[in-house]
Amino acid sequence: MITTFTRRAAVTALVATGVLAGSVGGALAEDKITLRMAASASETDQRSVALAEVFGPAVAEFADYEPHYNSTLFAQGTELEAISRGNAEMSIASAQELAQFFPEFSIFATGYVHQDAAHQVAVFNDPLMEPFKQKAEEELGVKLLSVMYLGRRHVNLRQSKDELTVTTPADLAGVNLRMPGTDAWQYLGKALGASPTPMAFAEVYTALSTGAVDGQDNPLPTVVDMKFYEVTKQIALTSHLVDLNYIAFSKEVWDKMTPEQQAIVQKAADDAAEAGRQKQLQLEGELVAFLEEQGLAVYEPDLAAFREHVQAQYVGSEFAASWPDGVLEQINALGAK
Ligand code: KDO
Repeated sequence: MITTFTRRAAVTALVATGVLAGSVGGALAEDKITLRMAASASETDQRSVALAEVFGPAVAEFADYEPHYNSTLFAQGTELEAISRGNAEMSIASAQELAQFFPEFSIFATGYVHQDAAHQVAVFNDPLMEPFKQKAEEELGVKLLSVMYLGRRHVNLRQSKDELTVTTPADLAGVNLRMPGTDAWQYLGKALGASPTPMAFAEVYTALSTGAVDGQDNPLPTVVDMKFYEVTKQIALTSHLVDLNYIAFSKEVWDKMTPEQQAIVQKAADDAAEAGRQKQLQLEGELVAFLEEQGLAVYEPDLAAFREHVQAQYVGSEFAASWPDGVLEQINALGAK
């Protein structure tokens, strides 16, 4: 009987004998894994830049990192399902999007819970996170590799400060505030005192320029990266959500990788998340001056009033009902360190 070796079988045999041990993944060019990354972020957003400049090169020996920005591959909020169906391999996902599948993820999207970037990392690496990660892997086929720092979200309005000064949530009554489309986001908009309008990230600039909405909320680096400052006149530094994203990865692809490849992918994700985090933090420190030079009023409202009001909206809410007992206390304890 003549056994016909396929090229792949031959490569497998050679790798097994260590002949190709030098090539970590033992993958030949055509065997490289394609990692389609679907995100609504722009190419110049620091999270995108970090993935392209740190993650991509680090995995290049056995994987082709293929970013798709500005919701060009999948609409915002549909990326996780795309990964689950095998139509994408990576995304810059949000807790709010995960909360559409698993309501308990809303705890990570709750106003004034995370204190800062370091707190986000401590929470993501704490054992409390395991059941959340496990559920996303087992029920959605999505592995959460690392936590990325998106930044402190603030209220950004078309109205000038003279027209509308935001001191307490009462000042946002009737303000048509664009929030992303999921329930957790809409709830946060209401908790701020505003009237939230669901809208995809890609439509925000036009909606601000036409007056279809009165404002939006995002961190300063996003306001600058997307040029929202061109069509708005003020930023009330509410810091209502120290926002995060997760580097979401296909569990199916992960499981097919060798342990060496998995270790490289994990480290590459952690390194990219850290690089992006440091860049975002640096920008947050620099951009108030830039935005004031663009003519925006940038000021701090009554933070105690906002914190107290927003947190009170979550007590007894449907979201709080979904949180596993004791997790909020564990998160708070990690933030106090
Ligand atoms: C947004 O749509 O305002 C938002 O900031 C929500 C985040 O969860 C995240 O999806 C982000 O957009 C995108 O990564 C674009 O920055």
